[in-house]
Amino acid sequence: MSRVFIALGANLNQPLAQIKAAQAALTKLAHPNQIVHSPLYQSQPMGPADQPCFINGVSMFDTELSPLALLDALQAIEQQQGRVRKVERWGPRTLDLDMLLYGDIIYEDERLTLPHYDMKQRAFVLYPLADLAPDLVLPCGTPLAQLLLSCQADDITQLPSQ
Ligand code: A4P
Ligand code: MG
Repeated sequence: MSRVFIALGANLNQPLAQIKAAQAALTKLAHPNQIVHSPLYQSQPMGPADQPCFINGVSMFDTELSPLALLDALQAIEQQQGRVRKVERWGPRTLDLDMLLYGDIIYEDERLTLPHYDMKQRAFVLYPLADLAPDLVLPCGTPLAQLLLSCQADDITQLPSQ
């Protein structure tokens, strides 16, 4: 059994409903009663600015799935919720599920990079992650609290609890 953290992001087709549906779908991957969802945040788009704001959050759970089986499951949920992969990098999407951390595993192949390649820079990832696990230390040894100190949070707003 491994502890995993998944980043959720959506900015098309009722993003809040997309995130809620994704949280429900993730529950089915988790060890029973072992999932916790962070508060949700509205965030300004990173990348092309001519797209709607995002809703972002993080979910934490324990799973028996291997890393690649979990990636398959995450991509299946994205597909079920109408994700269309476009050529434009960082463009709008109904749902993006990124595996931030899988236990302490450091891993890289053509399908999966762990930890997520850009999680250390993103306020819309670090803040909800800290809501769930403020004392977290990344596999590289860096405390999450240290990353938060150097991360600008002026483009995210926590939403009232749903
Ligand atoms: N992949 C490799 N490692 C992982 C991992 N740890 N988790 C591979 C998930 N997937 C991983 O992903 C491309 C490929 O990455 C997959 O086939 C998988 O095998 P994708 O979801 O198809 O493409 P993407 O998400 O468009 O690409 P990219 O570069 O990963 O985008 P990001 O980094 O996810 O950024 N602004 C705000 N405010 N909030 C957001 O959530 N998200 C993005 C997307 C841009 N701007 C944003 C937000
Ligand atoms: Mg992605």
